[in-house]
Amino acid sequence: MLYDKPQTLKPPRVDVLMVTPWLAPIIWDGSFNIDILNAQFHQRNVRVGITVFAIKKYTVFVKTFIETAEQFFMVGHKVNYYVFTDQANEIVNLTLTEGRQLVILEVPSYKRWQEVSMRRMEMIRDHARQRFFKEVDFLVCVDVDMKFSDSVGVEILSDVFGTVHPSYYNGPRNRFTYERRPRSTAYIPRDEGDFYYAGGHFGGTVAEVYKLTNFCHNAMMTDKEKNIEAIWHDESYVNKYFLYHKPTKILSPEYLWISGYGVPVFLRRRRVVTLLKNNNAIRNKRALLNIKSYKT
Ligand code: 5GW
Ligand code: MN
Repeated sequence: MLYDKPQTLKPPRVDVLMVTPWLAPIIWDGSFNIDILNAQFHQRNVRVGITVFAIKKYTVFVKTFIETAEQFFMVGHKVNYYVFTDQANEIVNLTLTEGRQLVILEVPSYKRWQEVSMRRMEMIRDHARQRFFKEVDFLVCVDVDMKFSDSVGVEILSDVFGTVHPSYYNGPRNRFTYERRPRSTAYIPRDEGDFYYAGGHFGGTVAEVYKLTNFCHNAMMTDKEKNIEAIWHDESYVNKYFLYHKPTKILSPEYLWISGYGVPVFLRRRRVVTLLKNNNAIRNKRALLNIKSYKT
């Protein structure tokens, strides 16, 4: 394989931070050569699982999610889609590329949406122990209300990774929306914190994702006993975990961008974008509506 030699005195980008103080790479366009990485990961015959939850009305997002993942996610590698749902019959049967398969996991639904979101930790943990560790090497855990719009490949894979939240890549840490009540297990003091990580995109090896999800679920249960729930639900607990268990790679906001935010110059690619959902229609159970009318 032929490619340009890395230049010790010429970093490929100087407009963004490309490594953390604990020497974890931050993944930006231009910071890696995907051909080298693909060759390395093919040698290891890596298998990647991607977990996604489609509970209640969120089943409408699965089709676009998988269709765009087929186009952009881990192309050329072995991929298992793990779709957790309370309505298996609502999941459309899509034809997948060779080496890729869809696994539907029936799970209970919860009444409060906060709990729907938070219980993902428990369910990922339980399935990691039961089957993921036999079937895949890495897990990528994402929200379903999004689509892939540019390549997301093995450059993201590492022991444990988080994603910089698209709303807080540039603010001071005291303005991050961490949980600030000391009574909560998710509490982070104003003078601590590295990044504000998004709850909607994290991952790592099955063993590391087990540790992360187990920590978050246990912390949530401890808080539940004390009748407190962290301000941003599962996201607050992910942020607490990453403060004291530093991620080994960090994904830039290229890997979770909000459609409608525009495109700042440093953002050369938008690889994953959230879908604009009609919040009333998708979230209000009383609304009589056409929920298929979300924008892509
Ligand atoms: C429903 C109403 C309000 C908030 C969340 C839900 C909800 C979330 C649901 O009814 N069903 C469901 O499967 N979810 C899962 O939780 C989806 O995988 C979703 O992507 C994830 C997080 O909820 P989001 O995407 O609505 O949260 P934000 O922070 O991206 O708006
Ligand atoms: Mn979401």
